[in-house]
Amino acid sequence: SGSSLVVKSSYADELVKTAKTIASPGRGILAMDESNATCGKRLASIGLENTEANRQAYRTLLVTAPGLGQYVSGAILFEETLYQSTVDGAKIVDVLIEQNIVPGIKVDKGLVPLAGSNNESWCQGLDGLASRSAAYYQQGARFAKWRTVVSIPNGPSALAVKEAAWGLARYAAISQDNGLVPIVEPEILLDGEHGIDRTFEVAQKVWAEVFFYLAENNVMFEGILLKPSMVTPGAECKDKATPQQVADYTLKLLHRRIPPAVPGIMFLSGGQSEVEATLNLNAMNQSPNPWHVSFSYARALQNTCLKTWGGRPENVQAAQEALLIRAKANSLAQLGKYTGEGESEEAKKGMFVKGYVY
Ligand code: 5MM
Repeated sequence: SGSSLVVKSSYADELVKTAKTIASPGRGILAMDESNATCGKRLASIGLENTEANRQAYRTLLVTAPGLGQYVSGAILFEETLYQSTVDGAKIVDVLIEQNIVPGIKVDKGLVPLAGSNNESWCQGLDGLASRSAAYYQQGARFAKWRTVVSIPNGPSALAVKEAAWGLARYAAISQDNGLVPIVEPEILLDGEHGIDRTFEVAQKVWAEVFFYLAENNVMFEGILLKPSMVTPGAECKDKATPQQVADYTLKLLHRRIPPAVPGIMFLSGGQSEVEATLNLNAMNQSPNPWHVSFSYARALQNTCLKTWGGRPENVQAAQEALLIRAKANSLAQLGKYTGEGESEEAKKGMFVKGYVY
């Protein structure tokens, strides 16, 4: 009749189930999808060479941390890791499933300059995405992630915001069509001297456009997850915000822009210290929310773990314990029960790098 257009992925039920599993109480996502270039920077920080063997050793350490699945429901992998084995020869995907952790895959191809903009960037990866996604599903991935960025000091221009939103929406539709729950991640970078109100204004604009295009592309909201930046002042702003302020602004943004049909909001840490990211998440979970509000941290879960490891086999166990401490702290924060007591100095160090290009 043409009266109602219902586009239903043949994976609809599975997508809803996957998204709900990832957004389950007291759990969040471990982002360990560093591309080779980014992983190289992490390894360099502990004096290691960026070889496949070193990346494998580090990723083995992460996925084999005993009991990780109690706090972590999903792990985002880089393509190399989806096809990789642990140092003991077990498939990493199987180890995750064994741990009750859903394997996910970074499907974007990274950022490049956006011609015609104010030195802004856009995210590549749509060409061939359907066939890649189908192959990733075959390999065991059940969710995907695409990270694009928006810069406040460089605009953001209307062009850059529209491109970011459109790219995310196309990617989300293609992911759902191939059985992968898309994580929608428009990262609003921390760079800049602006105050929290300016971040709030930009975030409202970005999320309005993202949802406009998600709807236009017939994306099923019950089968997506979001990965927003928290609303904070720019990293070089002289006014700092308390966790309460960050929570108030961020929840106001979510209430205004995110339909309750979306099951989970999994925040990125964006250069906040490990403790800061946990405190902010905890503040957001002090009263019930319409969505599961949780974490999808890379640096804020891995930093102390990586430093503790230092590339030494004898430190693997201590490094895994460090990872579990962070995972547990964020699990408590998801439940609104984190106190912040007994945190190490390392965990309080900020990780923001000005003008950092991934
Ligand atoms: C782990 O890093 C992810 C991939 O980055 P590259 O393309 O640079 O290699 C990144 O998308 C990450 O998942 C998010 O930025 C969240 O990480 P943080 O550290 O901000 O929590």
